[in-house]
Amino acid sequence: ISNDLYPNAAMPLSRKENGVPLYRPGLKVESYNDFDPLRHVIVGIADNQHIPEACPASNEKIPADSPMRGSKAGRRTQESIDQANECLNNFASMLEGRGIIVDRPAAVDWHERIETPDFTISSGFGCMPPRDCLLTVGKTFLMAPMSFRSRYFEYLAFHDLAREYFESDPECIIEQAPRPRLADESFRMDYVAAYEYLSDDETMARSLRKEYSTLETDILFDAADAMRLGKDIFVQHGLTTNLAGIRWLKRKFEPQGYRIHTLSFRDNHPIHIDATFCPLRPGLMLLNPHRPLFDGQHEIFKKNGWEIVEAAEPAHKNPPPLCYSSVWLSMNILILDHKTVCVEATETAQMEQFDKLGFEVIPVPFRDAYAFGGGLHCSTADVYREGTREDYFP
Ligand code: DAV
Repeated sequence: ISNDLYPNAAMPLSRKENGVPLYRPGLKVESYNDFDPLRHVIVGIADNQHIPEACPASNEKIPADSPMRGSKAGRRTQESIDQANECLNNFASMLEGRGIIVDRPAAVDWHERIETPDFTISSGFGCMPPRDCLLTVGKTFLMAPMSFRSRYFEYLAFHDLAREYFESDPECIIEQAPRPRLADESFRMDYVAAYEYLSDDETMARSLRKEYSTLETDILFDAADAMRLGKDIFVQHGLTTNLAGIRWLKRKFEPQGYRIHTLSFRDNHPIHIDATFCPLRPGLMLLNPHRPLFDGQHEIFKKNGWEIVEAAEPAHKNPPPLCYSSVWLSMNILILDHKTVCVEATETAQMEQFDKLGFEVIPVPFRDAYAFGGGLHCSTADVYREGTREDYFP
């Protein structure tokens, strides 16, 4: 793979040390939440990113009136890639300036057509939002199954890093969740066509019935549907995470003393919890005012003394061109510790709200990276945060 196409990628291990896995003394993998002091993080890259053909699950996410619908599959323009990388690289440098270790994904040839015995699709996606694929639960570094066909091989961008973490931290467990088939049988294929003409009311009605384009045939979850709060992990049931996926997380982590909860929101296209319901610090949650929780799901938070505040209105009426995500990336934040939060630099109302809540706010220009898969939380993945596994919901 040409280095020119991947100027920001981590070098493959084979090129670093003649195939011998790298060892970084002192490296630690451990994280239990999104707010304890961040010490080591992965920041995505926009290099060589592609817009894949729509697949059944990605189709459901893209609203019918979005320009993404008509967009041609293919490589994103070099100009847009460069602009996104400028955001990502500045964000990474700022974090490093604060003493946080930053790793970048490796190069993978997303241009190749993906063919498995079960499906074929024009290309991969990229590795700008590592949060979608990577879930650090304590000392376990877990790669998610993923629900979009184009993202089936995304774990490869983190393969060498995972190997290095495994060699460097004797307590780190590297794990790949069961690989799904993503065959036509895995999806409601009639939804693919239906989403071209369904109104928002109709998609909302389907969502409230919990009918998504993804069926229960595969074990499916994206890592970004899981919200970690110490001993408790709250998982959104939606189009990228099905009930079998939540059951798998339950069976995997409950024997280790975790509790897995399912959350549902009134949302037409429920995908990834991190622009919907975000922990800010112990005892404080930020909720998207347009995506209320299902009845009764506040209870566990209320009973345990957690306050839920509604997020400020986003600064923008529309997402940037060729963006999969909604304007609510305004609340897709990276928290560095209980008092410090990174917010997209144009989101003035959101920044003011955090200021009033007692945070030091770091404005980070990031809108040019949104189209590549999300905001400041999406574009990162935890490797190590200080702190221990707390019981916030005893
Ligand atoms: O609001 O479009 C974005 C989350 C991306 N990880 C939304 C969800």
